Amino acid sequence: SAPHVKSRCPQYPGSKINRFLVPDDKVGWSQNWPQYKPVSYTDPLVAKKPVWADPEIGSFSPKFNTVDGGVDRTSFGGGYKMEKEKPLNPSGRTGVTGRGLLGRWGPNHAADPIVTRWKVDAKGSKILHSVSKRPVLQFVAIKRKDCGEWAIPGGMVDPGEQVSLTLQREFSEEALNSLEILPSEKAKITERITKLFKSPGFQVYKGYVDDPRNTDNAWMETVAVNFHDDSGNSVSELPLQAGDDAGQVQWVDVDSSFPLYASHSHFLELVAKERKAHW
Ligand code: RP5
Ligand code: MG
Ligand code: MG
Repeated sequence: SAPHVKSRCPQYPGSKINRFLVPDDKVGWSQNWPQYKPVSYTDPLVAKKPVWADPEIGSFSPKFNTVDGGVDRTSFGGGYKMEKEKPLNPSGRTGVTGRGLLGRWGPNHAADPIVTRWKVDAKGSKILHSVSKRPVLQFVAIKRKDCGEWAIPGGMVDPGEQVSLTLQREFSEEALNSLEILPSEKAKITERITKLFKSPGFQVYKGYVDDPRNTDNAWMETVAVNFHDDSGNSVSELPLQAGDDAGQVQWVDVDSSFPLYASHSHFLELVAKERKAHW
């Protein structure tokens, strides 16, 4: 596969740190490169030792490549290598060592719920794209508060949490503002959303995410699952309201030209192909 790109973004997110520049042909660890001098960076937020973050290596030695307590330190890519007691990013060099903004050494597991419906006209007929002549899908997108980019409303898997629960919880928090909704409205919404997320969904992707927060020693991995409201009368009727780390939320046409956070555009391409929709 192509070398990661967003994991080499010149400026590390939320900081003034500039990554050591890594050309495409030096991404792989198998390329000997004695001149490589990556910048070490741990965001102050992570250094403060919040519950979701590991301590510094040295003061603690987690069990890598296994489930360590509740924390899943296995990678979907198989066994990852270690260098001086630190895990090595399986996709190669990023120009930064340490954890940056990520809490875990090694893989940081997330889940991405891709909720879709067909784009329809006033009469309820599917709208065909003028160029591809294929029906157009829409998905629930959020605008991330951290970087302002549009994204799937995904989030981190809590220690010991089932991925199926993470998918529903993160969608509810970010796209339905479940954390701040009135108890009286909550029951109805929970019922609808549980119904949609109870269906197995279509697992679109499982593996490494090309996330701008990745470092040589910490990286994002995800399970992306598509929940499709084919008749457009279940989740499509729910009032969307941005919450938690989402600044805005709306239905967005699935289209290759719409820029999205991290590898999210790739996940949507897989959804569009599966559903024979416009891309
Ligand atoms: C991405 O970061 C994943 O694909 C997921 O969408 C997201 C999880 O991080 P937070 O939204 O919790 O910051 O790599
Ligand atoms: Mg979240
Ligand atoms: Mg999130």
